[in-house]
Amino acid sequence: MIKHLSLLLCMLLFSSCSDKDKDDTDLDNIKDVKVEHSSSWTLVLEAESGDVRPSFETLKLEGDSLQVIHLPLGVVKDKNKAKGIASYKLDLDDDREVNFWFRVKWNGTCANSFNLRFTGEPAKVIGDDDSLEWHWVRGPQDYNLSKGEFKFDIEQREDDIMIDQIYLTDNKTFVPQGIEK
Ligand SMILES: [Ca+2]
Repeated sequence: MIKHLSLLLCMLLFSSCSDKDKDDTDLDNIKDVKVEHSSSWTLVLEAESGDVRPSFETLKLEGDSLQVIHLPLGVVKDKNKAKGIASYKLDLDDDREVNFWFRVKWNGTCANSFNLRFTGEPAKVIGDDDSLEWHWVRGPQDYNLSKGEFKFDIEQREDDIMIDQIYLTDNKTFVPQGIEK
């Protein structure tokens, strides 16, 4: 009996991690963000600098010194809650082949992912790793971005997550550490 209950609990927990929202998103009112350069081409975005819409919310942590976006616990399964989306717009000065990195903090194995979506493309899952400390997770692939305007969205997938920064670079071996400037 205990084995059966354990199996049922595991199935329920597993199913609670598998929800995905795939609705298209409204890209109006996206804010411009700052582009910075170094020896390698890099770009650091604060997650909260995008067009952050409910059920994502902006939080101030560590005495207001750290600002992040947060998806509260329970909103993914609550059909009365808006689908959390944060939208970003870049204006690239040249064609770039880049990696995406995200500085994140998860709150468990059912709270460790979100979706990355480029306009008109399927969403890609970011995360699903085991670290529960602030850490950087890499995007799923290299992206060839063309000069000019470029938009992407972070979409809710699992709740109870926080995202601090987004890091783009053409340096394929660089791994961001801590809070990047
Ligand atoms: Ca931040």
